[in-house]
Amino acid sequence: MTVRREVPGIRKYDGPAGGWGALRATAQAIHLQMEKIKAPITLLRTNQPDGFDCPGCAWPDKEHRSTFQFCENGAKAVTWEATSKRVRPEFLAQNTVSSLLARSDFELEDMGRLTHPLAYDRDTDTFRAVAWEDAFRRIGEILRSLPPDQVEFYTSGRASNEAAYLYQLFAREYGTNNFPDCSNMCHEATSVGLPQSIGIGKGTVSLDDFERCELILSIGHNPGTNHPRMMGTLHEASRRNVPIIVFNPLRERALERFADPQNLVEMATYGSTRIASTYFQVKAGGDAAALKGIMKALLALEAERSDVLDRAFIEAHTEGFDALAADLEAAAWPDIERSSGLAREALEQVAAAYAKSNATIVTYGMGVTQHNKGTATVRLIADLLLMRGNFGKPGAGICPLRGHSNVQGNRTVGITEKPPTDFLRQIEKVFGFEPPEAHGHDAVQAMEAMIDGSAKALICLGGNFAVALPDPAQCFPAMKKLDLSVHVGTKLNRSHLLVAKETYVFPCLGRTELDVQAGVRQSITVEDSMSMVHASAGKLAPASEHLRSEPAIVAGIAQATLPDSRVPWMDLVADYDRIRDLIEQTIPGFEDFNTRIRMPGGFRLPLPPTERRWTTPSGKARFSVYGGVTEDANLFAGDVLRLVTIRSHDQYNTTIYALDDRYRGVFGRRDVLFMSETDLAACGLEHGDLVDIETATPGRPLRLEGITAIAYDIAPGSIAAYYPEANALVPLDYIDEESGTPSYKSVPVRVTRSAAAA
Ligand SMILES: Nc1nc2c(c(=O)[nH]1)N[C@H]1C(S)=C(S)[C@@H](COP(=O)(O)OP(=O)(O)OC[C@H]3O[C@@H](n4cnc5c(=O)[nH]c(N)nc54)[C@H](O)[C@@H]3O)O[C@H]1N2
Ligand SMILES: Nc1nc2c(c(=O)[nH]1)N[C@H]1C(S)=C(S)[C@@H](COP(=O)(O)OP(=O)(O)OC[C@H]3O[C@@H](n4cnc5c(=O)[nH]c(N)nc54)[C@H](O)[C@@H]3O)O[C@H]1N2
Ligand SMILES: [Mo]
Repeated sequence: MTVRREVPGIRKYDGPAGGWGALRATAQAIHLQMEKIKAPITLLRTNQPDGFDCPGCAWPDKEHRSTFQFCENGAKAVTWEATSKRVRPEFLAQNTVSSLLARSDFELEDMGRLTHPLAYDRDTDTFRAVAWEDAFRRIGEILRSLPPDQVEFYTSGRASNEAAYLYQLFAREYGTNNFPDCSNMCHEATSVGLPQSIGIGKGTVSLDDFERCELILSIGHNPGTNHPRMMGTLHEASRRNVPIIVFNPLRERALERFADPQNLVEMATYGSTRIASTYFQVKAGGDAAALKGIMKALLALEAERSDVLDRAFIEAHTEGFDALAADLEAAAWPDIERSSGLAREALEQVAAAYAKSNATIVTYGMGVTQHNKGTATVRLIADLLLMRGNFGKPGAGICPLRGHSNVQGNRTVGITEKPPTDFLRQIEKVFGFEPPEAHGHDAVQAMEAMIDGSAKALICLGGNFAVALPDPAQCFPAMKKLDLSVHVGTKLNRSHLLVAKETYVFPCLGRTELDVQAGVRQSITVEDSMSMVHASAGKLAPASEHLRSEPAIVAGIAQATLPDSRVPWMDLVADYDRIRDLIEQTIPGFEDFNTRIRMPGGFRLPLPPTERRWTTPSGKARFSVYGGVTEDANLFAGDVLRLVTIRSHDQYNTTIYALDDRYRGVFGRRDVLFMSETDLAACGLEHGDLVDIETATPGRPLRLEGITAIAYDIAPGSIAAYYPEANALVPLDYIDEESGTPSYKSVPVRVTRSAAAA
């Protein structure tokens, strides 16, 4: 074997995921961000009945009252918010916005929590503290001067149900459905695809189902990093000998081996548990083909044994099966193998395991949705499950892993650019104003409107809109063309600094902090990935006495913008129970909302498929037909590779906690491109070479230069780089047409030795 050259910061990681390394990393996060005495107490309150909901991810807790569940990345999310670092007006007066823009995303947020409401001062190019009411008044003035459809209302999924509900109410009374949100970049393929298949755009399983399932198919997600509490669940399933079949182009350590920090024996013995029983390194974008292959093999098994399909279920509950069967019949194995990168035998093996299981769960994430055929692939997952009646029976169902901790709840309470008519009628009935019917902008459309100048103002309830979106070369200048941008956030980020003619940054309370209104401690509510709604109440003293809660900020802007509003904004903010009463009156499923969130664990929103009820137009679940297994062969021919953009272990979306990615063996840097040995050789490259990457989509080529290519165990044909840096390579209009989701994990690119290297 040839000795590989040393590349700075690149070392092989041989251990399991989790274990003592996770404990060490937690201690480190606390050490860097928090006072040591406060930290353990704060962390112990995460996900307790009277505590706050972890802002880390949307994975549920056992009845939301289990003993403290250790989670390294949850701890990072909490300590990052509860940090003792502050960004004060004195600091901002001495640092121009231009100079702050030169700092990295990591440096910006690492400066700490914002303490005062801020207004941009063009003369000095700095942010100045401003009085809340003055800022609201000015924003109101500008908004009243604009046609409502020229304003974009962005939401990031950390906002509570209460804040999001007020926000959509404000924008709709103001007169627009322009609700770009993080979901448009995330699980939109789920929100669009699943209702067509099973009538609702949400997952159908609960934690109990994981205790009863006989097989798990895990497609395109990386729970060791992004949903670490799920590792406990997978760990238990594996120990019950439930096969876990993984589809992922990258070898992700946590999906291979995991040491559960809750498991005393494993910790004491440095032991670990295998997670995946079989690991298939599907090609990026190859899941649709793989799913078709599995279903085709299943039909072949059925022809032999005729006990493989759940015929009674298909007959009673579904439509469209014959069309699907005919399409699978017609699909050619060589095409399936080429597109998926997997051998027919491998897919037949999955079909055999699936045929044996009486209760199967499919879990999936961004590896499925952030593709130009994301919606079609989501439907295929539903098809596979429908074939054996894996809905509405214990231990079975579909499990999309949501992103932000309340992104699902935001949708439920009305953050959508395509509102259902029933909801609008209910708003009209309860509030007496006529909300707009015309569909608004999603995230990409909102940015396109900013680019072409037709959108004049952007309000952001959290998030980092410009950095999360593709193609910064287009998006960053568009932010600066706006008349007005308003950001509600906890920490400074690049979107705040891409200042418009007028820009306001409002610091808000985070989940961990005490929210007192009219002298009474308030709680907010969130909905997790499994449709459980529960209360969350912070306990820490706020980062500054000048902070306001998200509902209070939204209400302040609304009141200053709409002098004749039908909504008693300030009454609602004085007692969040009143907001919840309005949610109950306008949205189905929230009966006795205020009573039910006071019970530990909260309550589950209705999920008709779990009772085998299908809220589709025909009242049946629907099989789909996806003909295209070969169609993008042209785009990825020759030397074109498919670039996937991924999260490191030390980041939360655009928030970079640190520069390591421990499980992938990357330390102190993020400027790397993961490539298979095969692709390195085909490009005439070696591990550690500096490369340039250029897109091969039709239209203006995008480039990223001076990246270090490293050898990694990834499916040949697929390469990977970190988000958000690699957004420089994602074209804004390269989307899944059905859902509008950017194809963040499907970018055709060429890789060449860097000109700079010479
Ligand atoms: N600590 C932490 N937690 C988080 C987040 C975070 O950034 N940090 N983000 C939150 C958010 S908003 C979200 S949406 C979720 C994201 O959680 P995930 O869905 O896990 O998202 P990613 O890390 O983007 O990548 C998912 C995985 O998909 C694989 N993949 C890429 N392309 C393909 C493909 O074509 N097919 C298959 N089968 N796999 C593929 C990648 O190798 C990677 O392992 O996590 C949430 N939780
Ligand atoms: N290339 C590429 N791009 C992607 C992705 C990808 O995989 N690849 N993933 C996409 C996905 S899945 C998503 S969800 C989006 C994420 O897009 P966003 O949700 O817009 O981004 P975040 O990085 O989560 O937002 C971070 C900011 O939120 C603010 N914040 C933190 N906590 C709070 C709070 O409690 N309240 C308020 N108001 N603000 C708070 C802070 O100011 C922080 O700077 O990015 C998308 N972009
Ligand atoms: Mo997400």
